[in-house]
Amino acid sequence: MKIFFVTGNEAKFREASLVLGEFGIELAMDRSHRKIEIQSDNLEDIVNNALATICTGDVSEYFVVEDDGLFIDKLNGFPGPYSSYVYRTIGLTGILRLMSGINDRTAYFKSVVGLCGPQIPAKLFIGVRYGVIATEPRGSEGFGYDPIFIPSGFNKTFGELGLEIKNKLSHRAMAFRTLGNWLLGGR
Ligand code: ITT
Repeated sequence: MKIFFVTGNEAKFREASLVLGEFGIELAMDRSHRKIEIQSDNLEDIVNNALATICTGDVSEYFVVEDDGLFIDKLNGFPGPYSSYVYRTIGLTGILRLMSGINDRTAYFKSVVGLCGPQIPAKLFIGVRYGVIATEPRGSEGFGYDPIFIPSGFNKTFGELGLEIKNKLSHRAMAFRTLGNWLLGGR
């Protein structure tokens, strides 16, 4: 089985490909569709709207889109759905500055993966990974906020832990694994 992933983010694509590979599902990067992202505080709404612009009418292929966010408790969930924009603007340094003097550094990553295709108008799969925000960036692997996110139960950032470990426990891995199980078994 083959699924097209509508994304411009190659790191996301790599992580998701490895997870779906465990199920024998091939993932292809789809650059021909555009992921239309509405502005919303809700990742599920963003994904549902993106799916509606991809699977219009009868489709013969399967497509996935994903939207993520890093939600920091003491910042009332900021940057959340705005994570991509905040990363590009104030970046890791800006987030660490906002967190200076804050002891409770609890945060979580949330991934919402949406699937559409033949006989599947829209189906969402959710993954959440809790952790804490580091006091400084550490590690050079991964992407985005990986150098400042320490998953619960570890004392290293995703940037230090690397892809193999990240893919065992990340929000994205959880969402794509749920999708794999659903497609191959429990539909
Ligand atoms: P799309 O083309 O799929 O939209 P994107 O990078 O714009 O790719 P999002 O809109 O979902 O993705 O933005 C989420 C941002 O959150 C992303 O750009 C990263 O900065 C950050 N992020 C998401 N997942 C992450 C992860 O696993 N590790 C670190 N940062 C992550």
